Amino acid sequence: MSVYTNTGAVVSPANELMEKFKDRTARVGVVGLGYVGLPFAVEKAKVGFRVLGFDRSGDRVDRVNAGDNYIGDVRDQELRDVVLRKGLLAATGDWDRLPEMDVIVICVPTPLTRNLTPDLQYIQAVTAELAKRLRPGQLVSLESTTYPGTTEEVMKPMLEASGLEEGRDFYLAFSPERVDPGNKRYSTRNTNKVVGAADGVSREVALAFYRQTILHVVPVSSSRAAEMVKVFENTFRAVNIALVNELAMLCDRMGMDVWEVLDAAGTKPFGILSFYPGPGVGGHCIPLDPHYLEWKAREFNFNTRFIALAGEINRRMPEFVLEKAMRLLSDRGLGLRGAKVLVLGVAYKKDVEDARESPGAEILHLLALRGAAVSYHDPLVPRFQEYGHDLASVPLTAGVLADADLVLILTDHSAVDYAFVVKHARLLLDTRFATRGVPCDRNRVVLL
Ligand code: SAJ
Repeated sequence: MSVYTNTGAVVSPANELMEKFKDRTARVGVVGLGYVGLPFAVEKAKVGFRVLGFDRSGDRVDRVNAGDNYIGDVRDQELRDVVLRKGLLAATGDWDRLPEMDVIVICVPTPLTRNLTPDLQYIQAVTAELAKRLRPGQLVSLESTTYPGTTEEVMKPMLEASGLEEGRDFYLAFSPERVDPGNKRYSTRNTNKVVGAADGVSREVALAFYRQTILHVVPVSSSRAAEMVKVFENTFRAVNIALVNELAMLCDRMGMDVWEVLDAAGTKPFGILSFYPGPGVGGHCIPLDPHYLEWKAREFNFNTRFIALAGEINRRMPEFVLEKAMRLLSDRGLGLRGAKVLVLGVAYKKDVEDARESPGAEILHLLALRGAAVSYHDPLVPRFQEYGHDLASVPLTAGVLADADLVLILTDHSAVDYAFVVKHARLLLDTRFATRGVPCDRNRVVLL
């Protein structure tokens, strides 16, 4: 349906929508107010869009509407400013408000089932609610990491069941989130954004939208290409982390210092990118997303062997850390059962407060299962409630450190004084080289 202006220019719904992006009158809906959706919603509100967040969690809706921040990568004052002072951001659990939106950005989780297969329940649930309320002139953009084909093969048919046609009546795109939790240099605004769509009109509309708040937007030929870009990015990380984890296990076997080797390899000024071993791979992305591609590849009778092998090696690291801890205690005549073990850091990575999907959490649980008397200190995780445990972070004192038969560094938070830890710990296993630069006896302070 096209409308002509008095100059004869075609004013299509797409052009009208793009004009509303430019003058910031477009209403923006963000579905999923987690570590991707809330920063995105705040960024759009900061430049003047009226944003309505949608989340099924009443607690999140209430906290956003109270200007009460719960995401580490969002500045408390910025959330209060756009919610309470400017009134540009609000939240709701009412799907019936979706038709008010000109743009709907979907940032819901894409977990795995226990068999490591894609779990699209959240994408499908949101798409089903949206399909009932879709109206002409809306842009729908999926940001959740998923396998190539999800937007075109799953979302598009569900939305077109409304009778509206993609590219003519509504616009559909995929633009992967690239949030790096805890990264102080790259935010939603200055991280390059890839955008793909099934057709040219949808892509132009989506590009026009993202260009309002993101410095550099990168168009690709289709939503499948954009989906593949993202899942490749995370596969790239998973494979390279697995490579250095495997090297760590080999160096342990050969009695070599893997950190020295990796630091020296990192001095090559070209053709290498530094990754470091650790107690395992956590978070909601790297351990999961590559298996979305692995699953899709089977449809084409293709085995993504790197993905399978990387997952296997990375999932083995917690057991390797446990075995090394048992070895260290045994060398001192101690068994794990009854040993007092202090874990430093249960969050899945440095300077984040999320202990879900964390190797540190898994190792703490494995230690407890084998009878160790486990306690933990994590300045960013005051309570540990994973795997059925309910522990409080203990204060990091000289006495607590000296009382432990083994201190186990699993997350290298910047806030911890590692010279203090080295001074008072009787035996220390450092799986992150957090004690880098601290003079110490490497028989007492052992590296992964
Ligand atoms: N890890 C290592 N060794 C390394 C790097 C990471 O053991 O050399 C571990 C971390 O400790 C952590 C896990 O891997 O447990 C994942 O860390 P990560 O920083 O790669 O992943 P996320 O999930 O915190 O954030 C990533 C983004 N990170 C970076 O690019 C640095 C990026 O891959 C994605 O934009 C984002 O996930 C996402 O949402 O997909």
